[in-house]
Amino acid sequence: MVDGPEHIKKLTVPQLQELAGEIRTELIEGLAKGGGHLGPNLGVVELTIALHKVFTTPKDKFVWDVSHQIYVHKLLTGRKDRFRTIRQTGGLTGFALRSESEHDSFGAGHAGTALSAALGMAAARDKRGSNENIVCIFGDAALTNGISYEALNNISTTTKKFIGILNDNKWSIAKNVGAISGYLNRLITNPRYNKLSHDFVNFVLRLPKGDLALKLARRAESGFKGALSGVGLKPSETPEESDGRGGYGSPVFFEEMGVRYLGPIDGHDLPLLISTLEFAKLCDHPIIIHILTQKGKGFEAALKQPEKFHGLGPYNALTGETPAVKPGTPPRYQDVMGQTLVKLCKANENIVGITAAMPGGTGMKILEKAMPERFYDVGIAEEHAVIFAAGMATMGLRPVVAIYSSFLQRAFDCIHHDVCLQDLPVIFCMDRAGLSASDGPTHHGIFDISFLRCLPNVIAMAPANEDELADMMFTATKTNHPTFIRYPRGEAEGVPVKAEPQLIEIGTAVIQRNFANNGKRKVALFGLGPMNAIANQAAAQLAEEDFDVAVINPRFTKPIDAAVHEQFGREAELMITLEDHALMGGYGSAVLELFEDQAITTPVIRIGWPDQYIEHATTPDELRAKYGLSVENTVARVQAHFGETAKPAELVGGS
Ligand SMILES: Cc1ncc(C[n+]2csc(CCOP(=O)(O)OP(=O)(O)O)c2C)c(N)n1
Repeated sequence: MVDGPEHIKKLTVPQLQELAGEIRTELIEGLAKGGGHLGPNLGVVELTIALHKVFTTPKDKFVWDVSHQIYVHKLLTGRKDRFRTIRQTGGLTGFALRSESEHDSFGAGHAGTALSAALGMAAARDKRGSNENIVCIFGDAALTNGISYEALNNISTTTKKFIGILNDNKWSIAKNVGAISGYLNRLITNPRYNKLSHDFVNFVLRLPKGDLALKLARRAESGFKGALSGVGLKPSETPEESDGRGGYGSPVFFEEMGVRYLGPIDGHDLPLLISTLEFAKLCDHPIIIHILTQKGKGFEAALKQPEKFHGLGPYNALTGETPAVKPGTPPRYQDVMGQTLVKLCKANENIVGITAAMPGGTGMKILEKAMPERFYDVGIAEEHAVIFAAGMATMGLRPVVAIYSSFLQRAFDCIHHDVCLQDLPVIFCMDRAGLSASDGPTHHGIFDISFLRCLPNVIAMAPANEDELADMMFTATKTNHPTFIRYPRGEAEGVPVKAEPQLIEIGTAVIQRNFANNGKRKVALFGLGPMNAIANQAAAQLAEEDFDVAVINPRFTKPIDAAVHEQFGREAELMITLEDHALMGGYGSAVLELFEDQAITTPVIRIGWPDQYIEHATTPDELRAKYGLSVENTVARVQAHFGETAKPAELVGGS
């Protein structure tokens, strides 16, 4: 394997092909223990090698959309020795990160940003008069995302030099959806276009570099463009339907946007890729090269199950098998959400489910399977998902929108302007609220309480276990306001889920353990969501010492239960709030605001995430321990408050 991009330049095509094999072996074997985005990376091995053969980073810039397919680039840019630490504590991140390498020109983790970022770089380059190549690599599913079109709309009027690579493997995480995926499919299966495209590329290959090649290439290109028909956004019955201005039947969408389109070409054909990129480098017009790749190429199991191998945990490097779930393992929150939704849909014909390209991850797949007519996958289009739901709600439907907390962030204005302002009864199931440990800061969902709490009409809840999740979903279907339910990634608590979910009174907390009034110092612990278990465990330890403890499950972050908070605020000597969320503006802040309004002066210790981006780690528990979202730190903070035994070093987040 090579040490750095400069070595790739020296290799011959057969050597590069050998390198591709070595990289695939390293991907398959190196990720087997810890997991990662295997399938997407196996698909871009040749592309990444060709990019480094033709361009020179860090001067030239590669901008990867989502950047989950950046592992090969990491291997080729001096990070191969640390590759097996990827997504683990202290190791490489699983995405592009500017602070990790000068070869990572733009950080990402959320989809659809690459074209805009790359165009910004190109504009900056043009302004300063330098000559870097800016290459944007985006998947077919990035074209389900609105931002991509906002960027495309601006390319031709912003710069003359811009190289886009559309990496088309037909898959998002699940199968790609919508009209654009059908369009791409027609484009790539059009035999005439395929032949012309290949002829064109071969033609360019045979010519020496330079002006002549370019001139001829342009002539050849416009020649075959005119020959196209039947690959428009909508299949046209007759070629005459094409209006030639980008309407139905117009042949090449990108061309209509003022961007030269070249392809489709085989994205695993190294010599072809290299020559095409060489051509693109010489182009003095924005160009998009459409390449076809196979997700999971080189690993049978991944080819057979592209969705599973998009991103996964540990697997067997020979067979691709993943460890069986141990008997007795609690269900995952996402599955409880999917099963509950089916139950609710069966009882109420107005309920529908919406996912933004995450049917598996959110559990919506369960609804898709059981009641496909109630299921909508809108693609990576979170803003659209939210406004689409708002429209449905005006017509009497009860849409349940399941979006990861972190991805919902980009739909904030839609939540405000389209849902909350009109007080529409849309139900939001926010999965992955809390940490997504191995993904890191792009995927941690620790800001939603803050950004929702400030919006009028919001009802926001956080279940302490899976049974409560089901009750909250049921309750949400009975309210007439926007309702948000946040719950963590992965396994739930393992409590039984009632056959029929129960209604919860809005804005009510549950007193799980009350003061014993035994003369000891009174400490009230308010444990929200998954931190409820931590609160109960800390309470058990504190009760063994000189404390009289109460534990409350707040359930609601808006409206919070003013009566219960006031009662304990006045009775306790110390209040602790625990939340799997940023402290700033979170649940603890809501309690402090209430106390200020009610002139309650009882000290409040808030436990949650500090005001910084939380790094990635192998497990969430490691990060919780480090940042003090733990039983030990809760106990230590209480002891320290009363001037007891905790050593300062044991404390996280104050004294
Ligand atoms: C805003 C946002 N929504 C959802 C996701 C989850 N997600 C990660 S990768 C991906 C699919 C990407 O598909 P594509 O761009 O075609 O790349 P491929 O994995 O097929 O190479 C999705 C939906 C995300 N990263 N960002």
